[in-house]
Amino acid sequence: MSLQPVNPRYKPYKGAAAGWGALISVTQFWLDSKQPFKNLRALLKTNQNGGFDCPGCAWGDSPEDGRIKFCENGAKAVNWEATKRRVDAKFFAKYSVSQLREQSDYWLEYQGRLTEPMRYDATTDRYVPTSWDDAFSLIAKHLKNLETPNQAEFYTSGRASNEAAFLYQLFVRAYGTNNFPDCSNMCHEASGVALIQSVGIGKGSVTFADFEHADAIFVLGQNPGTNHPRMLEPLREAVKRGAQVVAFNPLKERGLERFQHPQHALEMLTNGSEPLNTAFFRPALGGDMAALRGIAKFLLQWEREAVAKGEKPVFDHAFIAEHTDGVDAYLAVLDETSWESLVEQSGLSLEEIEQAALMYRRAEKVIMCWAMGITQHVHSVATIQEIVNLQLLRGNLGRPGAGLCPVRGHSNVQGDRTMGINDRPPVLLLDNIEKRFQFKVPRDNGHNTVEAINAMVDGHAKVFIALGGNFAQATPDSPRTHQALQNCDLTVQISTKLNRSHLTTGKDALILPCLGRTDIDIQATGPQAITVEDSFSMIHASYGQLEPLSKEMRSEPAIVAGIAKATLGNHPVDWDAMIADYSGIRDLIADTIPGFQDFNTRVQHPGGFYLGNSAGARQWKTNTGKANFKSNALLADLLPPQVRNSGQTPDLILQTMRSHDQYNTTIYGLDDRYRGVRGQRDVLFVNEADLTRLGYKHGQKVDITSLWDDGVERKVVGFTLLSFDIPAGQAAAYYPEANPLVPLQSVGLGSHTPTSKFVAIRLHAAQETARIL
Ligand SMILES: Nc1nc2c(c(=O)[nH]1)N[C@H]1C(S)=C(S)[C@@H](COP(=O)(O)OP(=O)(O)OC[C@H]3O[C@@H](n4cnc5c(=O)[nH]c(N)nc54)[C@H](O)[C@@H]3O)O[C@H]1N2
Ligand SMILES: Nc1nc2c(c(=O)[nH]1)N[C@H]1C(S)=C(S)[C@@H](COP(=O)(O)OP(=O)(O)OC[C@H]3O[C@@H](n4cnc5c(=O)[nH]c(N)nc54)[C@H](O)[C@@H]3O)O[C@H]1N2
Ligand SMILES: [Mo]
Repeated sequence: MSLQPVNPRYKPYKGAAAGWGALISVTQFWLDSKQPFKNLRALLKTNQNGGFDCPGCAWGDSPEDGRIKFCENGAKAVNWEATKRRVDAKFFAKYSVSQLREQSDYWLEYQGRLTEPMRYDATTDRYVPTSWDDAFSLIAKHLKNLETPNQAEFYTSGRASNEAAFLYQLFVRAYGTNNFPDCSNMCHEASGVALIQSVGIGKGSVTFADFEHADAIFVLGQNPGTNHPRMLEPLREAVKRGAQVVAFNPLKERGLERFQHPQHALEMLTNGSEPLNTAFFRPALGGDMAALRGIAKFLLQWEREAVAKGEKPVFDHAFIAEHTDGVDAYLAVLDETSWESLVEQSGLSLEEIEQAALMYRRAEKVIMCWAMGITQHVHSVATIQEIVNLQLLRGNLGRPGAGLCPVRGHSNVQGDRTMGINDRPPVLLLDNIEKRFQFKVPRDNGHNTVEAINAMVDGHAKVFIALGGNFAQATPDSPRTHQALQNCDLTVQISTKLNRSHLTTGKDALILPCLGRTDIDIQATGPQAITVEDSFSMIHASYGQLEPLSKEMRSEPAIVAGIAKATLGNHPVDWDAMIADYSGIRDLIADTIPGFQDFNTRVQHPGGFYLGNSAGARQWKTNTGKANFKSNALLADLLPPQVRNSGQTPDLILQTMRSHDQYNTTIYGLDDRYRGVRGQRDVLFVNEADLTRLGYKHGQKVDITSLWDDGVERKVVGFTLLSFDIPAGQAAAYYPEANPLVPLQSVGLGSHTPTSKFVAIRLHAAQETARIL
């Protein structure tokens, strides 16, 4: 694989998802890692008992099943981490930070693993080597100099282990703040907020086994073929036994249409594949809430008809009576809402909504899955609560084969929240910490991601520390976010690979290189395991398998402990002792986090243990003690008032999404196989009719601006228009290239999540030639 783009090409993909195309792609990545045989051994250890947890997505596997479980994109994640290339002192001597900033995100990460601690020297504009002790002292000095601990921001990305996350939150709270912006704020925050209000717990209620019993699986706003490939297997098994798979997605994502499984040799040989979806609905961006309400309205109509005819009711009356609150108000809202408004806002026809409702009704047991197409809108909380409302009408919650499944992103993002990475921490967590560690915990809410950026923009926040991730590129409104980081007195990145966040430095800046999931982690008492939690609340251990590239790299828990000790001394724990043996950290977790009693014993069980889910057990930890029907109003207009007040009308509504060759801001390659794109990423997918309407041609280059009423010009340049099978009025582009277009203040109600799936844009004939990546 070369670093230069191969001739940019666009040709619709004809093959099925997974299958031969996937294997060819994986092989290329293997060879490119420069240590193919070592990585093959690593891959065979992925998600096996005694192996490591895949650093890719948070999909779980059946704990009993011993088969090899990896997928094309998990393989890419492993190879990407397990490279032999290094970004060391020699590398940083060669390039100034300004020079590095000229490189693409793809180039930066491709250079290899960060192998030694580095400190930014503003006079030479270069990173120079530093010692761990000096790095920790510098951080401690800055932190101790702040007027209040609330002037520091402590970011977390969802790959951090439970052990690292627990120590981090303990340190930060002992230091004195709840400023925990995290990747979840940009991801499934709305799911957590919505589910806690509706059913009393902010996680999915289903387990892996439920997929084997469902009669219908709805997949809303999710592209599993690329982002959760191991989910294709249970979907495929479901279709095989006659269950329905119903997709809601404006794009006909290949993985949801049909696919092959690479581990089924026969199918690969015949190149055959079976149809996967039984129906595919293509709503307007943000149209899902109206579509779901339409389904519920049909159910209500059929319920009344059934009652009139004395037939079996459509609703689960026993469940509603015993377990829910607020049904009457909700049914009244269904009656008040006109069919016309539902059709208009959903972007679906009445016939389509009726068909979806028929499929929903036909199934005795329904699982609802969703991801970013649902969570990154202004009304995401209300949309997710509408998913719950629908499930409650037919008792599709807390019984085998039915329930709620927000499909998480990062491999341990759910676990990090469980461990207390939370800017709005639950009182119980704070009480437990206070009791166990005997210090006064901060009780005020801290900053989430958008609030942290605002605090850095206005100069209030002065220190930014990141436990993983790529804050500069993952966040919206890139130029303003970059400026926010540069305003800081100190920025610290605990990372495996070089990215743009290392190049948007504060006055002082540190790069602290850490071990990844695949690396062997040896401490005073020997090799250490860490633990993670998947989307199904299964907790399991993960053991690194590969020799680290350098002795100078440290584990995430060791780095957190080093910062903590330099800042707080041996308070509230003996940090060195925690690092000598991570089971000591797990004992602290057992003492403070509900559900983790006997953690060290239970985690030894092959496949791990189930943390439990109160909603899945029909216990409702809500304000009413019941599962709540939430009668949220539909948005009066999907177009936000701030866009209307901008004085311009949008040409299109844009969603920003992932290609097949990326992991969030990590770009593995420049292809998006299933969407037929090769060798380029600065593209805009548009409907042919819109090209004609707006006076552009397929292949033409455009500049794109977005609309908001704050007078800021938001612009990206030199994007190539691709005529694509996308609903009229919509456009799609890749994240993070399109992030400069997402206004910082455009966030979800109650979730504060940037609305990355709904950006009002205008096109302009390109002024400059395209930036070649
Ligand atoms: N290989 C790989 N795996 C990953 C990741 C990765 O980048 N690469 N990222 C990980 C992370 S952190 C996450 S959160 C997940 C993300 O997983 P996804 O949520 O699948 O990620 P996106 O690419 O953002 O895709 C969103 C999907 O929603 C659709 N969509 C957009 N807007 C709407 C809408 O309004 N309504 C509906 N119904 N659909 C809509 C889009 O067409 C697209 O198919 O994947 C995780 N796994
Ligand atoms: N426009 C738009 N923006 C989005 C999204 C979108 O759909 N559209 N999606 C949002 C979502 S869902 C998410 S989750 C966020 C992701 O936001 P982040 O989690 O902040 O971003 P990543 O790209 O996953 O971070 C990649 C970096 O993490 C570091 N890294 C990798 N592995 C490890 C490890 O094991 N330990 C440590 N310490 N560091 C490691 C590497 O240095 C790598 O460069 O982005 C959000 N931003
Ligand atoms: Mo995510």
